[in-house]
Amino acid sequence: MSNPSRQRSTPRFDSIPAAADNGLLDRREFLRGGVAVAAAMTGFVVARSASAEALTDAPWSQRAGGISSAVERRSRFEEKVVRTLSNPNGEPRTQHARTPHHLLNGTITPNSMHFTIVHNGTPDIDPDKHSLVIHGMVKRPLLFSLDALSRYPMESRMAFIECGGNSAPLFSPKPVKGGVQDLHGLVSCAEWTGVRLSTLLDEAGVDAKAKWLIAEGADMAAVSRSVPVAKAMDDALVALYQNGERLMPGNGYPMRLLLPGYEGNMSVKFLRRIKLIDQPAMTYYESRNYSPLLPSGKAYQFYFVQEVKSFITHPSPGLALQGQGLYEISGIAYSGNGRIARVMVSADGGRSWAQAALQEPVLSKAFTRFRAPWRWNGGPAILQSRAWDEAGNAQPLRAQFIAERGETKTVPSVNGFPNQHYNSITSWAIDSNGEVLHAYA
Ligand SMILES: Nc1nc2c(c(=O)[nH]1)N[C@H]1C(S)=C(S)[C@@H](COP(=O)(O)O)O[C@H]1N2
Ligand SMILES: [Mo]
Repeated sequence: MSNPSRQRSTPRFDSIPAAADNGLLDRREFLRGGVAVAAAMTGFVVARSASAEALTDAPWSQRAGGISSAVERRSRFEEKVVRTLSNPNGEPRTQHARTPHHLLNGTITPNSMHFTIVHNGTPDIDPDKHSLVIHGMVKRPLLFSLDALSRYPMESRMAFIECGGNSAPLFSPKPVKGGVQDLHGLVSCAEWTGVRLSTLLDEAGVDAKAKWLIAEGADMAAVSRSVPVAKAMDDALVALYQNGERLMPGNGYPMRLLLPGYEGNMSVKFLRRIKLIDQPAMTYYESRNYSPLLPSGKAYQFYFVQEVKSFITHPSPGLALQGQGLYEISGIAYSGNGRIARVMVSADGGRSWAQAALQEPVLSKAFTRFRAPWRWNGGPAILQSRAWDEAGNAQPLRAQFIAERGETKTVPSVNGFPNQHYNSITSWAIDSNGEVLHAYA
């Protein structure tokens, strides 16, 4: 009562219209920003009140700073921002490195944080000794050195890559002890630059009877996948650059196939061969690993598209709430079918929903950042997000999704029944201490 600033701002804060139950506020008021929201926040002491005299000269303000290095490294205070490794000693099996989405923001995954999956280690490829061959059902078989490729017209596009096994822990019957990195760390988004595969195929002259191609990598696993020629001609890229620099070794240096919106496994890294064929090759990775079984006993033969999905990154496990008041709920949405059309968020486990703001630009087959203002009243809450894409697909609700797709009996693994292509809801439960835990609701 005796705090005048609190008295002034609280009514204005309360004047932001509610958009759903349990504290979700209207996104338009939030985006309008400025006065109303600033006033609203002071009422809840997000920043302390201060005047310019409060500034003191810290040691770093009193002497010259460090020497610039040829390759910039991030602040030493950011060392906790790391990928988590499934196979840190490099045993002869698949290695996963997962993106820490809760420690990043925006829509671009920095190259050092882009997830990687390598089935047989990352090869140490000398770019001068690497080339790409296009052969099979073509008029002119062709061989491209990296230099030759670099003379073709290039283009850049934003695209997410997601492993079909991303989010597999959510097939478990009980909530998982883990956060957004454990659950959703096998998806990332970058700006990829390279040569359109259609340009190279046109030059080789594809036989009209060739409906598929096999893409093969130069690593010891020789990952190879069959790709419909229609997709290759549509938006496939032979990518040479990732967020402006040459591909990272783990992401396919010196060149990779990029199939926007398709299951990550098909974006063959260390690309060395494309063979045009008239039917799918039924390679190991398409006939065993990435052909999920359904409870009915049937299996998906091909499951190319990563369907519409979203999850909240802030708040999420490991990012406890620091007292009641205003928070921004923010997360990532994407669809292999095109642009995100709408994201709804809930603070009461899916009983009521408010529309989130989509941050521009909203790009096809790329991450879209969504944001929604939320006033936490200190009580229990269950946060969820649900996305729709421009093709009209909705992210499925969990009960229906699990009924159709099954759940695992035990601790889930990335491979095998039925842990592929989870695109249903993720729930974060918030307790009265502000702790955030994975839950089912
Ligand atoms: N040659 C080759 N390509 C590969 C792989 C591999 O091990 N070797 N892993 C695949 C898998 S399973 C996925 S999900 C994506 C991951 O791409 P990223 O590591 O660049 O994120 O690459 C795919 N391409
Ligand atoms: Mo994958």
